[in-house]
Amino acid sequence: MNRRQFLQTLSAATATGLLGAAKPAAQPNIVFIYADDLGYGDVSCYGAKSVHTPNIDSLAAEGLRFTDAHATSATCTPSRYSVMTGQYAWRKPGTGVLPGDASLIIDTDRLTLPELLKRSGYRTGIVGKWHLGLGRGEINWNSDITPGPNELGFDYSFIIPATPDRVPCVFVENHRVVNLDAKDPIHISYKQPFPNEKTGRANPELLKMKPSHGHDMAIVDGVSRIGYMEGGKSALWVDEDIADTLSAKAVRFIEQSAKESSGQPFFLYYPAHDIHVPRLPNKRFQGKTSMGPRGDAIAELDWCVGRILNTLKKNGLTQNTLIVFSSDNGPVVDDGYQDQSVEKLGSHKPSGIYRGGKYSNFAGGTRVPFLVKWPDHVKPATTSDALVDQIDLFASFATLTHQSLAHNDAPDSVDILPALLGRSSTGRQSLVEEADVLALVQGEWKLIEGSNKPAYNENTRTELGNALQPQLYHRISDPEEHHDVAALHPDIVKRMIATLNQIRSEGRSRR
Ligand code: NG6
Ligand code: CA
Repeated sequence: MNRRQFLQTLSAATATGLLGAAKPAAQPNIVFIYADDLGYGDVSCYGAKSVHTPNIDSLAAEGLRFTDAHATSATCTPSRYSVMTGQYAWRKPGTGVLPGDASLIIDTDRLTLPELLKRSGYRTGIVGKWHLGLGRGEINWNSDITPGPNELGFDYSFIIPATPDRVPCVFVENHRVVNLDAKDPIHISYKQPFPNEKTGRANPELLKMKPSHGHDMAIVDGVSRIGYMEGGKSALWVDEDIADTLSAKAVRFIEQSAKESSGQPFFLYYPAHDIHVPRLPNKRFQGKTSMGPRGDAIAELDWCVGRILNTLKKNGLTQNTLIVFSSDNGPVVDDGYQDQSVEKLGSHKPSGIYRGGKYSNFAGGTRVPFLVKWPDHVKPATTSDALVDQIDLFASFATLTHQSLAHNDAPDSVDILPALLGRSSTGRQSLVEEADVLALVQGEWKLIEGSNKPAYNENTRTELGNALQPQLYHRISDPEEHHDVAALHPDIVKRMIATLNQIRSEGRSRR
């Protein structure tokens, strides 16, 4: 038996449980579960009472729960860009919330997180919401769609191209739209409807869920979306089945990695579509909470986490898998559909004690749940107040896999591995957050730049955190950000604005 055959036999034996618990390999498998629009207070291990999230809570019970963890942005695309590249998205123009027909916004010559792990021998996969653009120029959805995740380091990809509320409402697997009938090609427009296309605006009687703002264009599966679409009937997803489909693909990726990879570790990036709008959880979850579809979608997300955890367990991979769970931005209740989320919210506080939510420069926009589980390496049932940012997964995973980063790789990512594993209570010293403007968190202080952007979004009912003058909040005595103390500390304001401008002009922030 040669070495390869031996390893195959070993991994097959491990996969079928013959050896009992898998012997920890030098490098752990990594699973990053990235919820969509899930707020700091939306899961029970962060205080939610109206929804029960036993599987997500199990990550906290068996791992480390962070209280001061951040997405880099209060919306999806820039947060995801930062995770994938280790570069603050605001450094690159055009990285705001993307339409569904946008070109790929990550340069293919930039080192990405999956490429980093691939360099260290990982098998890499993405299953879930992408929202970083595809292709160059106009996308032909009826042939190979490239470049995309596969050109950025993912060996396997199964994605929702943009968001569940944006056309095209189809999955793309390794360059190709899934289940597409060549005789019924897909055409997409973000400008005008196709001739004879029914729209939410013109045909509200066809809708099973009506928009509250926007979302009045193409009708797919009784729900009107953003953008126009024709063709691709056989490829359209069924909203209520998205969680089942994505979690099944994740299960398959894990199982195949366990069976076929000859001991090679794997990295699974699982950007869930829950709990983004339109919230249409499977009927198994409908009515499971008192909060309507938004609460039920949290229950569905939790079930998906459980499905992934069970798959790891069944394949003897629990011990040697590092799991990170977080969310791409803070919560929003009414994000454009009449789904009863406002009416049924009750006493639930999606952002916990924090002010604002998705789209906001206040803490609710970017302060998110963040859990790390790695048995034997991270102490169970622990809590950390270290300042951590999702952008730091990049440099931290470089260290974890014994790699060093070149000067220009992941220029804003900081190695905080000791904090991520609970071995240090110190994370970052400071971080920059992006919403309408930039904010600098530095130790106990937070500064939000001044601007003439609106202070409130009437549609989403969000306090956006914008004001003409720079605002200063003391994060320890006033975590709720109710007392702007800029006028009392002009010296601190001046110093922090200078720091922010320096981070901007230097083009990088990792020392
Ligand atoms: C907004 C959408 C919102 C959501 C968001 C992106 C309207 C009126 N609102 O423009 O529903 O799709 O974009 O969300 O169209 S994110 O989580 O992907 O950033
Ligand atoms: Ca989001």
